[in-house]
Amino acid sequence: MNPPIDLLLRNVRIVTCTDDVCAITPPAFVAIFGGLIAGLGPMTQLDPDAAVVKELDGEGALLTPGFIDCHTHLVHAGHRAREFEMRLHGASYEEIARAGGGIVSTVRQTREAVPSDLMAQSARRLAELMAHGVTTVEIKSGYGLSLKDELKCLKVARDLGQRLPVNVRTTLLAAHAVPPEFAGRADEYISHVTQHIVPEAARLHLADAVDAFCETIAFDLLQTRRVFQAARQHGLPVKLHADQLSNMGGAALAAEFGALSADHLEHVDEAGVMAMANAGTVAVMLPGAYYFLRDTHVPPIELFRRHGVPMAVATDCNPGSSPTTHLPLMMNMACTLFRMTPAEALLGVTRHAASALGVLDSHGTIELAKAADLCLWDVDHPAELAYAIGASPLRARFHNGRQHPLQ
Ligand code: DI6
Ligand code: FE
Repeated sequence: MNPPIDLLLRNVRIVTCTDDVCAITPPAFVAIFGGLIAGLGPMTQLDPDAAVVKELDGEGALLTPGFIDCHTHLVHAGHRAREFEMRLHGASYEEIARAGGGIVSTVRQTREAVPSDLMAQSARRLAELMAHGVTTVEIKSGYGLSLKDELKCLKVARDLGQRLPVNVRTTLLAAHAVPPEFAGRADEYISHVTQHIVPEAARLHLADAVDAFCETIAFDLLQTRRVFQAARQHGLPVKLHADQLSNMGGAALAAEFGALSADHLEHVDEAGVMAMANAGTVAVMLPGAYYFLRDTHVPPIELFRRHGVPMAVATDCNPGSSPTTHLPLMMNMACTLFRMTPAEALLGVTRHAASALGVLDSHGTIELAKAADLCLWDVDHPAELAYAIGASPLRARFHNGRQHPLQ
């Protein structure tokens, strides 16, 4: 006799996210065993004699894969509301950064914070993300910018994944900005990153990937290449903040290194898009940053479609350019601001977000043997998830087969 099913979800309409239109199944069941999806099918095929430990009637609600936020900087201390005011008075994001504000001001606050405080501030943001359906989250470092402080941030990120019912993937973003002690010596800082920070993060298994900010106000192509070479040497996949504020050729460089994703991409050109298509690099759309910085340069969605580059959607949760913890709101913005379709937006926070993190084998769709990370929504149609502005129709959230309270 088979061991009993841990949890049986009955009467759910499933959007498996395995197809490109986000089709809905007829009323169905999902059987969960050992934290994994052990069975699924139409209600008519459910064995009435199956032994079940616990069951839940979905009452026709919509079941999707747990949402994946594949780009966040949520581990940081403090906020930058003052810079928001300065920008409203006419200062630009780049001007503030060049005047010693911006990323470096969050670095100061993050360095000063003891791990328990950093943990408490970051846990609040993560809990908000989870309340909107997130079951896997990527967390970048990048507000430490010293060996000690980058490791501190990565450890806090890993600890968050131990303490809260969510799957955390960490990314080392030591090449986010030049720290004050290296002012005017960006190349030397990159040497420090490649010779000390990348090797140590790899040795301690604190990073699942390596990212860099390739931009006029941050690091150039050559410096980014050096970071990528160090990542490769230590067996870590790469991602890139590419072509956000200007066309630097970042997407093509990311593709050359087989990057999991290139993110932002407001200014990418067709050559960059084609390189991404050939490399299987996911394009991560971050409409929160576009909105908050009042950008006007829409990423070339039509080129991504034409060349078959999968598009993910993420919050970019950070204190400077995208202070948000609402992934469904980002789906709405991806549609209204970038003209993505609601189905593309849903795939962008499920299947393609999983690819952007290299976890598609185990996450991102509802299929046999995948992790039972699931969201049950009080909506009729998946398009409603992108349509509603700032709503939270989440009825239940499951991580590794267990249901957790929403707040
Ligand atoms: N791109 C972004 O949008 C964030 N970092 C990056 O590389 C902004 C980070 C900040 O302003 O604090
Ligand atoms: Fe970012």
